[in-house]
Amino acid sequence: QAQDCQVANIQVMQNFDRTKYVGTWYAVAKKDPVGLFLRDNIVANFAIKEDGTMTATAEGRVIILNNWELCARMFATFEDTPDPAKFKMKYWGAASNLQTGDDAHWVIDTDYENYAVHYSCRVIDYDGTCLDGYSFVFSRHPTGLRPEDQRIVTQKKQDLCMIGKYRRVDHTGYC
Ligand code: ODT
Repeated sequence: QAQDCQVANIQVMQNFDRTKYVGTWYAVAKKDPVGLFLRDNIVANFAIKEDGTMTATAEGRVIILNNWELCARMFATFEDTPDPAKFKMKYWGAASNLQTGDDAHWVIDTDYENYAVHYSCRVIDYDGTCLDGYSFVFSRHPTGLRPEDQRIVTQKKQDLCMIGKYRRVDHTGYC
């Protein structure tokens, strides 16, 4: 099936179950947006509040004010939409010099226990394709993806029209 790269046609995780998604995810690969923020050593932790709302914290190495390197501690709350795998993510930093924003947050695919592919398009082009977006590949394992999950993840990168645009996210223990 030919891909048209239309944001509106991107398939997301069917019957996404947030209760199975909670806990720690290590970023192993990332497609950066314009003006990238999180560089490496990125670890996210998802939780569910008593009222059912999904929340997350994340840590990662960032460089701000041209040359200042630090570990950013970030927070997010997720607003539900009619599609259980599509959220709106409101995020902010522990310190005021960190990024804040409101991004789409789509779960493209996950087996909950090993891998997850995330996608966010910030700017949709006049032709319906994504002009500025980012995507994370997450693993439950700090050592990276299991070989058997790599084929699935590569296919998803392709479906997102982002194949070849990802870089590896290193975990050096900086954060
Ligand atoms: O790094 C970039 O260039 C863009 C990403 C900026 C958003 C970072 C905000 C993180 C807030 C805490 C949320 C954790 C959940 C992370 C899951 C996926 C990545 C946004």
